[in-house]
Amino acid sequence: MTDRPPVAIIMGSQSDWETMKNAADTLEALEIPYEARIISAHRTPDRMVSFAKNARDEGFKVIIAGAGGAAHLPGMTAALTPLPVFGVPVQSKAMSGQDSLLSIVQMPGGIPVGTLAIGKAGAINAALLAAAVLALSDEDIAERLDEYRERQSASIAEYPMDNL
Ligand code: RP5
Repeated sequence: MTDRPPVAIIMGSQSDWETMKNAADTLEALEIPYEARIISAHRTPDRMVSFAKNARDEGFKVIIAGAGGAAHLPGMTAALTPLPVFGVPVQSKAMSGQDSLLSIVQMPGGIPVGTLAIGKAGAINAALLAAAVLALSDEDIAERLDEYRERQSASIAEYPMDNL
């Protein structure tokens, strides 16, 4: 077991980072260490197999995988590791992310990928789900997650205003 952070954020391309950085920022707000890597199911298949097969032994606990278009990365990663995998459909240019969403969400029974919303909201929520998983066995993370949600509730005005 090496000393990896609990969360891996993997993505199919540098172009996915703009979206996936929202997951990273959310984990940082919760003080949860992560490692972000570019791993393409299509362009670097050997890197994907090596990462996914070793992820648990290296100490990762949860994987967030973002990809766009024919988005095989989350599903293939889930096929190669017993760790929980949360998939983020990146908004593609051709089909606004509908292709990414369907590629990730329609896993055959037996290999699950927890699929989030397309784009930024999905990346943020993938990080919050990862935090919720870790919080089950880490009281400090549980406390920070509670505080995050309390801050969020406090930031929402009760009444709408004109001319904000
Ligand atoms: C996928 O193809 C990546 O996840 C990315 O969303 C999409 C486009 O990649 P680039 O052509 O921008 O590298 O593999």
